[in-house]
Amino acid sequence: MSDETLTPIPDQVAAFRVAVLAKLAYSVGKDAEHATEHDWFEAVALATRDYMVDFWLDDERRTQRKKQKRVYYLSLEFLIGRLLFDSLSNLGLLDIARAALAEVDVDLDRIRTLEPDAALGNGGLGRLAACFMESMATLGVTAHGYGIRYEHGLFRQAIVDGWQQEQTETWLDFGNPWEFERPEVVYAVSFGGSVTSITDAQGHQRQIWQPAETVRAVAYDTPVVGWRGASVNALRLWRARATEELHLERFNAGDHLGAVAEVARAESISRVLYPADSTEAGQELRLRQEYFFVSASLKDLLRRHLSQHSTLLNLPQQAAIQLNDTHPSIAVAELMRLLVDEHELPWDKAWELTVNTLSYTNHTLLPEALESWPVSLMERLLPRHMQIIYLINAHHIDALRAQGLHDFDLLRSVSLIEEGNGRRVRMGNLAFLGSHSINGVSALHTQLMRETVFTDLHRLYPQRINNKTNGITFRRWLHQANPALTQLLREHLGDGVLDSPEETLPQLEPFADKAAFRKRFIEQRRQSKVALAALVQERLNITLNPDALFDVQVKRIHEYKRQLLNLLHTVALYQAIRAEHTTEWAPRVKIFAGKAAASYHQAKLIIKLANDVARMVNNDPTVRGLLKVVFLPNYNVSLAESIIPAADLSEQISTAGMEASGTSNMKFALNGALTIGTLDGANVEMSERIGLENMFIFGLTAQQVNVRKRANDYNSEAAIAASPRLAEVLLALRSGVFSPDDPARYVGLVDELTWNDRFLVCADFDAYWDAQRQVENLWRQHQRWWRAAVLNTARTGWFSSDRTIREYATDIWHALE
Ligand code: 26Q
Repeated sequence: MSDETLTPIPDQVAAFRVAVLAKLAYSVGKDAEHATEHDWFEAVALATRDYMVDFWLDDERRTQRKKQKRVYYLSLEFLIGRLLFDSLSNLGLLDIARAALAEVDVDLDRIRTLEPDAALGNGGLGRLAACFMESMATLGVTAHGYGIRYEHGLFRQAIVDGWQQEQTETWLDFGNPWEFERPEVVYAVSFGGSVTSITDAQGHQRQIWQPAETVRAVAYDTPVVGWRGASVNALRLWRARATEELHLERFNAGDHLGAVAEVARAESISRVLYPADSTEAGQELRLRQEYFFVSASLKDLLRRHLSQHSTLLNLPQQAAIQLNDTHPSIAVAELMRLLVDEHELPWDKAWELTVNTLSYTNHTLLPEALESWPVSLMERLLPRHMQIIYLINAHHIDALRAQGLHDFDLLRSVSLIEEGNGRRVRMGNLAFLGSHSINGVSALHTQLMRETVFTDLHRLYPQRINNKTNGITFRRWLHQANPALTQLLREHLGDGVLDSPEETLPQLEPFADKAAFRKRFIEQRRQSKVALAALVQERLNITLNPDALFDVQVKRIHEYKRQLLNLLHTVALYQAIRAEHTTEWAPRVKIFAGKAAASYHQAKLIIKLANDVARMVNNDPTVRGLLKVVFLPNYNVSLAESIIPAADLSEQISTAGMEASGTSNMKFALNGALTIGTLDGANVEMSERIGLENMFIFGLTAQQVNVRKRANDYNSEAAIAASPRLAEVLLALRSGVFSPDDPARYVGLVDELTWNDRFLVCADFDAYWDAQRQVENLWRQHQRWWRAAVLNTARTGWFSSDRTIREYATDIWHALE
């Protein structure tokens, strides 16, 4: 994006050039003649970081002086992407940097692409954390993000013969210019061992944990700057290191291999991000990661609090800790342990402080994604925490009994311990009990939380559950990803659209009716489509027609997200284009991208199917260029920034009730794509704002899905029998038309759809087909389509993460003056 100063001030340009050249010489150790493009990237990033540091140190001084409340955002994932344009643009330096580099013959827009994505997250939840960090800095909320500095982020996806292959991701190979290593900020985090009970000098019973194993957590800080440099916050990520004494001792004793193994075991904690976005059978390393970063973060924030306020009694007034899903929920037990065992507070006081400080965000209702840990594992790895969890449970159940609640089923459902198939600790219930606020991420999701997973806890604590509908940062998803559209908006709405899009974007509505404006909007979209077509040509050697309808589904591959429904439609469309010559089909490009969890076989098969369908369709001359299918490998934040501005149609077609919110739905609408979707997650609120007439909503509602499931009488055989189109598609898949090398490849998949259609793909197929015909209808009425597209942009302001963060800060954290 070009920032305020359309013609950069020469002094600032010179200053930036000098700063970069100094970094190139004194930090990279090169002169301009010998510098590689990567050297330039590093020099520019380091120079940019300097600009942030001044603000940062000022902000920290101000927070201390004004005793501002601090927000701590605990998350195992921060899906950041690249930072160069984010930082430059928020500092108002983008045009200055571009001009400064041009003077030394370096193209900023080229070296931008050399930055590796920081992919420290799987998908929506991790990206939300990154959007929130940026919005908190923009709104001046004093915030610290806490997480793990994974050596390897989410795997790189290669597609080999149509199948996903995972490759190790190595984002730190060339170092990371944004971070500051803080070797002096280090905490010991322990595991295992046993707990003994002693009576201290005052006659109090105390529990002493004698751990078997200790690792060190070392801090790395990345500054995050808000829009127009409003404020700078830190993202503090922990790296696991072995305790030196330990391995030296073994090494000196001659056990060289043993010493190395010990180091590897300790350091494996921050080695790699778990590449699954729903829980798999409780893995010990995952629990170690969770406790590792929670323990280090809590010790760090308590130390900061004590040094500033010298008492822990005002913790909830000065600190708010937000748990991003249950992944950090061991914080409930760890905070209790620190307060009771280490700071010697009475249990009840400690509990009051804990509940008033912690709050928890739930991101999923899928039963398989609700975290629980075997009691035996917890007992072995965290024996003192297991005691504390039992004690919390006992106090809780006693309190309910004291209120006259004796209903066995109720007590069993709200317990922290799940009995049967081996006892397990329910992390959702632990997070709920230990927090004063539990929020969902869209109105529908929050309502379903009350009605399903947390019904009983909600009845006991009706004030706790609240909604905070997700949002996205417009700086990345509009300004950076789509500078042409941003420029157009500035011309018509003024620069206010950059600062307060929530108020300003609605003023775009009248322009939807102006042909001249629509023309500009169309031109801008075409530019983005041409750019995406070039990328597809380069990466896949597939030629796209930029005037075709770009129909896009990009997100993690999951059965509930129903990429399969989209693929069945693709096959149906393919068959229809070949057979129904009398119909006029609008040229269309189906674009897919997304990663599957490495162990999720069905998801990987769906990727293979997308590639099989693509090969078949793209090489069939009878399609006459009316349909192309593309699976773009290695979906990540940077690829999203290229795809989203080029989309005409956004696919948000999850089985209703299963997608907690979705956030790409908002990114697409903001950039003017029309949504085809179910009434799920935030689609519901989008439809209320954008208007049903400007979207293509279809399919069963969450309530209808629920009725079908409960009645247990859903039979997809009937749906298939009633839909010749669907039947024909399934027949083709089953018979191996798309997999001549392995005709039986999709037999299992078709059987599942026929006998056990858990995600109601068949039930929604005809409605989806019809909705797609409405899409084509509107697409052909060119001017009406683009009117709707403009209205999508105009009416999406509310989905800014600034609005979301303002709500968290006001209702949950009480952190904005
Ligand atoms: C848990 C335990 C062990 C291993 C992995 C996990 C794990 C990791 C990631 C479980 C879940 C996730 C990620 C979930 C996620 O991304 N949820 C999405 O969150 C978005 C932001 O709120 C929503 O918009 C999406 O609807 C929701 O699916």
